[in-house]
Amino acid sequence: MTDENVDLEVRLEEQEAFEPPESFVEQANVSDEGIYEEFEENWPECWERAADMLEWDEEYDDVLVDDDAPFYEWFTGGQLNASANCLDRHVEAGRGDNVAIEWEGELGETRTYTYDDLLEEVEEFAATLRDLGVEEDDVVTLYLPMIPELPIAMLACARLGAPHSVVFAGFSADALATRMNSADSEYLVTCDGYYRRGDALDHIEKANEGLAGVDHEVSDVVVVDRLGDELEHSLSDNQHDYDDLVAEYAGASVEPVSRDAEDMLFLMYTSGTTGKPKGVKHTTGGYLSYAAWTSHAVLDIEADDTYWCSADIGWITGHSYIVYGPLALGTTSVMYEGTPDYPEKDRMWEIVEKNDVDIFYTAPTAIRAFMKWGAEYPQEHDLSSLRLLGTVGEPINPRAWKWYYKHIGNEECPIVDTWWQTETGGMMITTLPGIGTMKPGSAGPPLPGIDGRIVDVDGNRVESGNAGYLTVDQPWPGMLRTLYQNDDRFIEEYWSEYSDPDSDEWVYFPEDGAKIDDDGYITVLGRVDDVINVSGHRLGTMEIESAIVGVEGVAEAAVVGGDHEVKGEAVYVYAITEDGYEEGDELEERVVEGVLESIGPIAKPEEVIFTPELPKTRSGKIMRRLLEDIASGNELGNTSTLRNPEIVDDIAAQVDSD
Ligand code: 6R9
Repeated sequence: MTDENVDLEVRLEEQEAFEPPESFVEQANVSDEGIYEEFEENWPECWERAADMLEWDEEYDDVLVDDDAPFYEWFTGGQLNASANCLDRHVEAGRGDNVAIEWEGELGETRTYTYDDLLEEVEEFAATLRDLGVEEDDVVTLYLPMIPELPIAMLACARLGAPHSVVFAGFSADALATRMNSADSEYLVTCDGYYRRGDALDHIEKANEGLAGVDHEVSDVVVVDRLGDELEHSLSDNQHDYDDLVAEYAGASVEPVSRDAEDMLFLMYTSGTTGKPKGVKHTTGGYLSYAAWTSHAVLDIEADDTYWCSADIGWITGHSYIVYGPLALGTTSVMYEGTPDYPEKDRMWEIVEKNDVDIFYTAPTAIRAFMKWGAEYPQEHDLSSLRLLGTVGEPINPRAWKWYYKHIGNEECPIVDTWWQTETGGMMITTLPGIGTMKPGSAGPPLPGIDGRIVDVDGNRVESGNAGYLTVDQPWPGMLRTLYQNDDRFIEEYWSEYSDPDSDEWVYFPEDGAKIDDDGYITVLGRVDDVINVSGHRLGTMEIESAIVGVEGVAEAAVVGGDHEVKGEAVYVYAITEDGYEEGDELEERVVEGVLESIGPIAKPEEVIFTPELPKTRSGKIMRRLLEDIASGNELGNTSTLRNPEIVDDIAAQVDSD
C-alpha cells in the first residue's frame, strides 16, 4: 500500500460518522428533514403518501381501521391490482419501452424484458393459469430459482388475485411439501433445473419428491424448461411445459382482477420459535404501497434508474425489493441467476459495470465475502455509475461497512443499513440517504411514521446508551396481517410480550435485541428467540433440531448459532447418541444428510459435536447461551446454575480439538 492509502485506511477506521455527499442530496427523492415531524403530526394520514404511489381502481375510505387491533386494516374500501400497478400503468403512460427486468444467467446469457414484454408474458401466463382452473384466492406455490419466469409467475398470480407462496429453490423436497400442505395449495410452478457454479442442478426431481409428500390432490404442475437438452425429464399427466402453455395463449389479454386493499397478495413462510414455519400473510394495498414508498424514499429509486438487489426472490427481500417495489416505480430491476464468484470473483462488479447499475442492495454476508476475496476484484471495474448502496439481513460490522463504502462506493455513495423482517413487509429502521448522517454498524433511526423503541423487560424505554428489546408501538401499512389460518399464533408470536389487551394497547415485538444512542440511532444486535441468521437467512433452531432427532441413532440434539467470519452465524449441532449407536463420522454424515433433506444446504451444520449430555439448568432447560459461547470460542460465563457443570468443559475441549 502507498502512504496515501495507509492514511486513508487510518482515517476511515477512526471516522464514526459520515455525511451523505452533496451531489446525492441534491437529487434525492426525499431530502427534507421535516418529513419526520410531518409524519408524526399527521399520523396515520401521513400514510396516504405511500398509497399515492399507486393507482387505485377504487379510492379507499379510511387510511387505517383499528377497531379489531392487532388485526389492523389499511386503506379499507380501496381496490387495486398489483400486476396492473407494476406493469399496465407504466405501459399506458408510454413507458412500455423501458426495461423492466434485465436478467443475467450464470453462464453469461442475458434476457431483457421491457415493460411491454413483461406485461405480454404475464398476461399469457395468467391466461394459462386461469385455464388450468386457478381462481381468485387459490394459493399457487412457486418453487423456482432466479429465472425471469419467477417474477412473471408472481405477477400472473397477482393479476388473477391468486396469492402466491414462493418456496426458496434451495429448500428441500420436505420443505416444499410442508408449505404446500400448510397452504392447501393445489398448483405448483417449478422448473427442470438450473445452473450453480456452471453445473446443471436437477430441480424437478426434488419437486416431484416434494409433491409425493403433499397430503391433498395437486391439480396441476407447470414446469419451466431452463436446462433444455442438458437435463432430460419426463412430465406426468398433470404436468405441463411452461413454453407450450404460454405459446398456446400467445397475445392473450387478461383483465387484472380488482382486489380489495386487504385481500391477500401473497404468503411467505418464515422460521419462528417452534419447529413449524409460519405463513406470513401480506395484503395488496398496504404491502404494495409500503414496498413502493420505501423503494422511493430509502432506495431512492426512479423510473430511469438501473437498480440491482442481489437477494433471491425466494426471500422477502426479493419480493419487496426486486419485484414489487422497483416494478411499481417503473424502474429497471436487474436479476442475476448465479453465484457471486462464478466464473470469477469479480462477477458482481462486471454486472454493475456492464449495466451501469445506479443502486446496489446486498447483504453483509456477501460484503464480508467480497472483503475476503480482496479489493482487486472491484478495482478491475468501473463502478462510477453507482449512486447508492444498501444492506439488509443482519447486522453489518463497521469494518465491512467501511470496506463497502470505500471499495464499492468510492466514498461517494451513501449506504442505507436497512432493518426489517419478512413480517414487516418493508424497511423499518434505516437512515434516509438524502438526510441522515450515517454511523457504520448502526441502522439508524426508525423511518418516518414508524414508532420503533428500545425497551427493558417491563416495556419501559431504556436510557440512551443501553441495550434492550426492539418494539414497534404503532402499526404500519406493510405489516403482516396474520399468520395464515392461525390468528392465535399471530397474537402469541408478535403481540403477547408487551401489549396490554385490557387497555387495547398493542405493541409489536419483532424478537430482536437492540441498543439506542443519544441521537436515537438503533443498533440491532440480533434475535432473542430461537432463530439464527446464517448468511442473512433465517433458520429456526427447532426446525433443525427436529430434523436431527429424526435421524436414527440420535437421542437428543441442541442447535445453536456460533460466530462465523463470513456467514455471520453458522449452525452448530450438539448431539447425544442413542444407546447402542456409535459417535463418529458415519453418524455425523447422517446428521448432516438429515438436515439437508429436511431443510436444504443453507442449514448445513458447520460442526456436529457429540456429547454424553447437554448442559441443562436445574429446571431442565438446555443452556443455549453457553453452547453458543462454546461454538463461538467465547469466554464461558458462570456455569454454577447448571445441573451438570462438568459437562461444559468436556464439550469445550472437544470443540477446541476439532
Ligand atoms: C429482510 C429480512 C429478519 C431478521 C431480523 C433481524 C435480521 C435484518 C437487519 C437485521 C441487523 C439489519 N436483520 N436486517 N439485523 N441489521 N439491517 O432479512 O427478513 O429473513 O425475515 O429476517 O433479520 O434479526 O429480525 P427476515
